[in-house]
Amino acid sequence: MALNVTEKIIAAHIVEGQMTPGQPIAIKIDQTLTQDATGTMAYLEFEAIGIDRVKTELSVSYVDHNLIQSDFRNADDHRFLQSIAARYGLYFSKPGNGICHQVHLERFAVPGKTLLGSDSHTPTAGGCGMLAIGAGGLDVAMAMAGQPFHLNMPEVIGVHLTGSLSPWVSAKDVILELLRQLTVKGGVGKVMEYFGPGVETLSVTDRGAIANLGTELGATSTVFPSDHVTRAFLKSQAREDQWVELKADEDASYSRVIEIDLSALEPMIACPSSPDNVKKVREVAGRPVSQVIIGSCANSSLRDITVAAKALESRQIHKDVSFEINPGSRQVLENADTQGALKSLIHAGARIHQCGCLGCIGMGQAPATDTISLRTFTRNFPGRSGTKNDQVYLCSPETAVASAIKGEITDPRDLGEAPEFNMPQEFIINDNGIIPPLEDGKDVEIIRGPNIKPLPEFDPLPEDLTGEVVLKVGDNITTDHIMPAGSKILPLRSNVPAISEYVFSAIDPTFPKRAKEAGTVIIVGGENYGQGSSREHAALAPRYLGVRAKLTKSFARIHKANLINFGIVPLTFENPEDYDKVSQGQTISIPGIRKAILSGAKTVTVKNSDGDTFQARLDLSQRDRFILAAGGLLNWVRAELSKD
Ligand code: MIC
Ligand code: SF4
Repeated sequence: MALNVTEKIIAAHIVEGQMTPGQPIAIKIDQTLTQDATGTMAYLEFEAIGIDRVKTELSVSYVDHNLIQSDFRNADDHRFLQSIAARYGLYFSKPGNGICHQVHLERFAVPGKTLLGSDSHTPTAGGCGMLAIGAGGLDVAMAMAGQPFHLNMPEVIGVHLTGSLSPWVSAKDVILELLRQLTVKGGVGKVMEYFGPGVETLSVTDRGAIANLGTELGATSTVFPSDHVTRAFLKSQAREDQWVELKADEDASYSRVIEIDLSALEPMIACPSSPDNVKKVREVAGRPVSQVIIGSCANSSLRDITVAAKALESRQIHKDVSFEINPGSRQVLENADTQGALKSLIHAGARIHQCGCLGCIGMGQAPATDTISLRTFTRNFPGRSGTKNDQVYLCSPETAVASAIKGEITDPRDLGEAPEFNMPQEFIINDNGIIPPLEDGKDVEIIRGPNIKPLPEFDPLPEDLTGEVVLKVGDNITTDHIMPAGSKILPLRSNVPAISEYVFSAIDPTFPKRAKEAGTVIIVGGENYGQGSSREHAALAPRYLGVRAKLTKSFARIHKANLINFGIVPLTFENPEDYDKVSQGQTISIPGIRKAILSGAKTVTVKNSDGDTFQARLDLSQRDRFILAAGGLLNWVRAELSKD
């Protein structure tokens, strides 16, 4: 049978199930990555599983999110993560060494392998021909313990690229165009696979930028073939021996094919406050900007920074603009320095920051009140920047630098001749920010600061569920709404009781108090509930506050998996119009929920305190059902292990 690249990688890793779209499968995971904001919890969970050493081919623990050390907490987490890596056989990428996805692409991505990461942008490594998937920390902990990863066999959408990008147009514009067409829920349950003659015109880091924002489509992953460009990239990273060719068979098929003529694209921009609110830059040009940042795991490669530097060689930053550079990795920074790019940036007035996520997750760089901030980042969800009522736009490095020069949103084509960038044949490689695993870490002491609290214990699912609808929300609720990040809340990621006080704080700060008073809590939501980040804290902290079920029109993939992992039942309205039958403050009951789940029922009857009844769907695999009944994945795994 003719296979596409995604199917080839899955076929080589499948350990359970059939490759029929929508059906549950399990795949072997070769590599894992974590970052510090999700990693502390993932390693507490890994410890709770009780394995002596990671069982993957390679696992890396990165520190890139919580870099502001305004007290002991983040610094303690960094030390904890370093000691865990030494103890359990992981690579450790130190604070300042770079953003996990950029560093992974440079130093560890291998075509044809699988990667599971506790960060939603893990698919960036798909730019190098991997099948890379974002997941909750507990799923990554299970993968480190040698367990396969469970998911539904995705549909594979083919994106057929022809032509080549025009001057001043770049990879970000390709994916912004797709976001315009498909929206933030267009990719749910799907892998986006790129093919066609346009692919070889894109470098591996350009492909990485496109794969990265596939996450904003809601896609499970994005996959590029591995070709001569991939080989040249691996060679430039002194890893040519890890290259394998990977391409779709001649008559491979896709569930749908989207045609993109790269030559026809023009600069695009996502307007506030959703990555799919995309327009042509021309349509919004002229709006004054006060902050412009090049960075994040989407656009912080050597190319992205050099293009900006070259555009600035004979120009200055506008006096009213703060122009900031967050390099993706120390490798990017060192190479940019050697090539003279850094000098041009500094001379033109750029603020150069350390390598990491920084303002992308609200770790500093919050914009001023009522001003426009233009960023090459991944997400512009409301308030994520740290400023209330923010106006964040997402764009390419070209649009960013042109706007920083003019002081207003500017189509970069107005700058005249475009800068050229050629990928270096050899990067300066310096891995001294990466500590390799020890042969034997058994004697390593794990260093825990006082902010690292043990994992809470959770009860099994009761026979009947009755709870209060403490919150009812609309469509496209993000995990940034459910469990906000930012410099104040992120240091609490290893302290569930403390972080739970901020659940839904951006929507309704009274939620935690009201939830605790209600005892058993049900949340009602609209379409694509839980889009965005992979943070399992958006399930774990609500569960800690008593949330036992969420009833929505539909769920985003990773959030749904996290809910199951922490014993929160994900229910969807059989008839979406029944959403109107539920209101905040009502009591809802689902008699016999446990039995229904364990017996494989596809629906349950829901009753509200006004006397209405309606049906809710249980779209769950058999394994999901056991996990929910046990009250969560850890409870279930412990029970399974004690049977042996
Ligand atoms: C994000 O971009 O929202 C994050 C911060 O990287 C998250 C992970 C987290 O919340 O720690 C993600 O994308 O998964
Ligand atoms: Fe970091 Fe932003 Fe990328 Fe998340 S999206 S990993 S916060 S750079």
